[in-house]
Amino acid sequence: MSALPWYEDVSPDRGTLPPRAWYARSDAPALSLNGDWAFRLSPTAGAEDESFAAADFDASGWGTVAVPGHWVLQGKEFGGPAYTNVLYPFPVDPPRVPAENPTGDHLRRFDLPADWPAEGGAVLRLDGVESCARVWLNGTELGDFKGSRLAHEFAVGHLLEARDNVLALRVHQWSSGSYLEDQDQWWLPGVFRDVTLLHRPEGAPGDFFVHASYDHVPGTGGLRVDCDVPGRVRVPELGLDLATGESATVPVEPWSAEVPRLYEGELTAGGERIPLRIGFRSVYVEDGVLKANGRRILFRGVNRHEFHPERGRALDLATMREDVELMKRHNINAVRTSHYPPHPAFLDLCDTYGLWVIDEGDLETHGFEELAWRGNPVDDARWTPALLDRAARLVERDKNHPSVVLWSLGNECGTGAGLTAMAEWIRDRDPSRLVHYEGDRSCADTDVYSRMYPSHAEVEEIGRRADEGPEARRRLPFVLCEYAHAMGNGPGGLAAYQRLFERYERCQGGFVWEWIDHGLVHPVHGHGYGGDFGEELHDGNFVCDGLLFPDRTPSPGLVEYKKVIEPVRIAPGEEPGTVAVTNGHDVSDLAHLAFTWSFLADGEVLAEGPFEVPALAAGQSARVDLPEPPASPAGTEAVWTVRAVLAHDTAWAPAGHEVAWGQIPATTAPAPRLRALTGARPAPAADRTTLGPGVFDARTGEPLTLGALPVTGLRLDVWRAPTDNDEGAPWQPDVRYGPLWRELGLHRMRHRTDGVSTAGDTLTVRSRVAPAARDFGLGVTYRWTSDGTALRLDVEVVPEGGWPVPLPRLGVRLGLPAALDRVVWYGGGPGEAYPDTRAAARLGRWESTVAGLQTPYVRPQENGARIDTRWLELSDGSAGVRIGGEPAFWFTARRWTTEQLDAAAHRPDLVPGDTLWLNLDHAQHGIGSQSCGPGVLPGHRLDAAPAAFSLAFTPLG
Ligand code: IPT
Repeated sequence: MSALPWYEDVSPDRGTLPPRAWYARSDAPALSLNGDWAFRLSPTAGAEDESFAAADFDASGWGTVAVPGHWVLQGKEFGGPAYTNVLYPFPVDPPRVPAENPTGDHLRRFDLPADWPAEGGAVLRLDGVESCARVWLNGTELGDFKGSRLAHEFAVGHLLEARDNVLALRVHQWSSGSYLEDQDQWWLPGVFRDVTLLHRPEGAPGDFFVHASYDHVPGTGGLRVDCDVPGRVRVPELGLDLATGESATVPVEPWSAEVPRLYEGELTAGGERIPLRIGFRSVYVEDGVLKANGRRILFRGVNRHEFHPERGRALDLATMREDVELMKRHNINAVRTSHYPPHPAFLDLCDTYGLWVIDEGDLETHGFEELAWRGNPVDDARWTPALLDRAARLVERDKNHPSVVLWSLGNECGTGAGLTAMAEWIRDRDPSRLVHYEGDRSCADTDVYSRMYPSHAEVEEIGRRADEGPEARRRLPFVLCEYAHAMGNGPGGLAAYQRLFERYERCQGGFVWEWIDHGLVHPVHGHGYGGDFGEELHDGNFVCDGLLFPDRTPSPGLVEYKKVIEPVRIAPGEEPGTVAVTNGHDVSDLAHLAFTWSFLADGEVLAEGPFEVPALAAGQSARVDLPEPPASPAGTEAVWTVRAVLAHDTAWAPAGHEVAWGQIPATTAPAPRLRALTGARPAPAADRTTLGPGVFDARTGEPLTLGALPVTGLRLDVWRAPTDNDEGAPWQPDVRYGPLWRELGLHRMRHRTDGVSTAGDTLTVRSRVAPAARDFGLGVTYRWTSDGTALRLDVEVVPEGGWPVPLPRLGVRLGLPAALDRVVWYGGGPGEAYPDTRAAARLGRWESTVAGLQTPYVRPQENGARIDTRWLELSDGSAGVRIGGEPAFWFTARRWTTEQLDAAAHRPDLVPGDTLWLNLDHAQHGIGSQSCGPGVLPGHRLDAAPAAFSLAFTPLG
């Protein structure tokens, strides 16, 4: 391969310094070279013209890009982003890349600060360049490198001038390294992380390794700092003053994600003082269980890609901090850095705030799976040096972070000897941590059995250590490195997974896929996804599958996850008037939490107060008595809400932040919510029938007005705009209902009126609802009654023929004037909920505008259902309607139809009309996770079956 240009050969780098530990600062001066750089884009790499790197080159005719940044996000003239999941967007001919290889030449002139020391050396550090760079300083070539999300350094002291230095980078979008970087994300070339010039004082460390262990039996920490030059290590708080290489054992408090105890220290060597942040902890497998500091830990994790809707993977510190704080506020305790080492400052934040980290190598060769893994670089010895370089650059950079507990070789690379070589190198260099890799079911190279997207049933089998497969694997702890695909509405089924993690000690939790939607700001579409930037090959909105929307607003999925993984369980006690409180923390007792109770009658808080809960140790439970219930009006539904909130401010949330909650019913037998409405009689006249406050079309039996409100299109409805999880992924082995519903015509049901009759006080409408071309359908009877002021509707549904699919939903829909914008309800809230995403819905009285009920999924789809509704009021401030239901119902309210929602591809496609479309559902089909995982669990399927439900409409105002 020697005839290939440098960017196509497999060598990882030339001229770089050996990788070393990253630290935020020392007392040695540093000069950030971030900022505006002169930039020129060429469509091919072919240009052999390197004259731009000469010290006196005149770049005045060039454009400008911001560094850190991706040029494709900085103006149309610089091309655009492209999204593919698995497929390489170029012919697979490793290690060669296409001639169309966008090439960005970058130039930066700089002076040294006046106080830059004359003595000592200097290092140029590039924290991340996609996909490769060749580097010159003052006309002298320093070398080149590949490995986009890895740090690279060059010694430059001998080349620096006091003034007018010129740094030149040639960056190619495609290189041999691109074959190793086939992660499911946008392809975003550019200098996307910091560029820094670091002074290196004489005798300063080349590298150092902080070994900080913890022995939970005596409660001591062991400390030894290895350094390539002699120096001293001081930890004043522990009274330690050691030579580098010298060991000490002292009593310490260990570091954990729950109690991220760091000891401030300092390494001094030569002329440099480097601050140390030391966390003592152990991580190991014992009896098939993953433990830290002597205790089993449970990952309540997320997969985090680096993403910003305008800046791509160029993240500033504030955004990284926002991610960490949002994670902590949502009870998340672990991050897998899918699928590459993050910006190094992110790990400092994980150390400080407390998050367990699986730190993953910058490696994925997924596109070879399409080729039956022919030519897979991880199974081709020519690539092994490049793989070892990636392993070393991962471990060396990040080895001093206590938060990092597992090293992950990479993602989706199939199997091969190259991976084994990486694992061996890592174990040799850092025996203190565990090795992770998901793609090899033999687990030959790993310390944990890791899987993505297995079904609940399989997780259970693995939990029982009853899984088929190699005997040695059954002795390993089990983690789900990816599960619960958070694409669009969902993920469903989280609570059922969590029950398995809590039941089986081998199941040590998982990492939801994924943290944030990668929707890029788009001039027309709001947030764009694959295909919106003119790509010829793309994977659509599969890139929007996060718990956060692109602007970092939490989605209902994140709110659900927070509730499902809450570290304290508050549940009804076995005896009435008691609460069972369980401390599910791995380490902490409950002393950091304050508990409160409130007593609700029909959703209204009647009384509240502090609730005394003993400071239970991790893993303990207690029964706690509730106070005497306050007197509540007869016939009301009463519940207790018990909340656990932070007792004191923390780094990530203020005192009072809610961590966990539970509701305990206080009424034993709730009264029926809907009374029979009798008294008024239907009065047929010409083409209209009047019944109480309702006027009906005498021929069709459809209501036309309700009091003063016009009503349109009231009828049975089974259709919902399929969610991404309804649609499912093409490779899913199980039937995918979204496509099947459409194939069977559930989106265009026909309604035939079979009879309208009045008898006694009832107006009865019989109809049959069925799709064209099919012989199955639903027989529907609507029965209307009234007491003169309100209307009651009893609906009876009887399936006919053989229904081959579950129903998307079952209820009625109707149109009302759009002016009814104020929504108040008593039921589950405040956010959306579906049968298998309902953990976070709590009973209460809630209010919203119609716009506020919508969940802005990047690709519009069914959303916004509110669950367990006892009653609902819609008004324009003066007039409106109150709707009660028996049993409790679900509702959605939108200024567009389901058909319009279904047709929309982006949020701006949804334009509010002058009708408020209201769905009042008896039931909804579950959500599941089939966009990349198992579908809806049997208990959450909405099979066609006889059903009856009732609604009452009272005009208001
Ligand atoms: C899995 C990938 O590891 C991840 O990067 C992402 O693509 C995710 O799926 C889906 O969004 S791979 C999948 C084919 C199981």
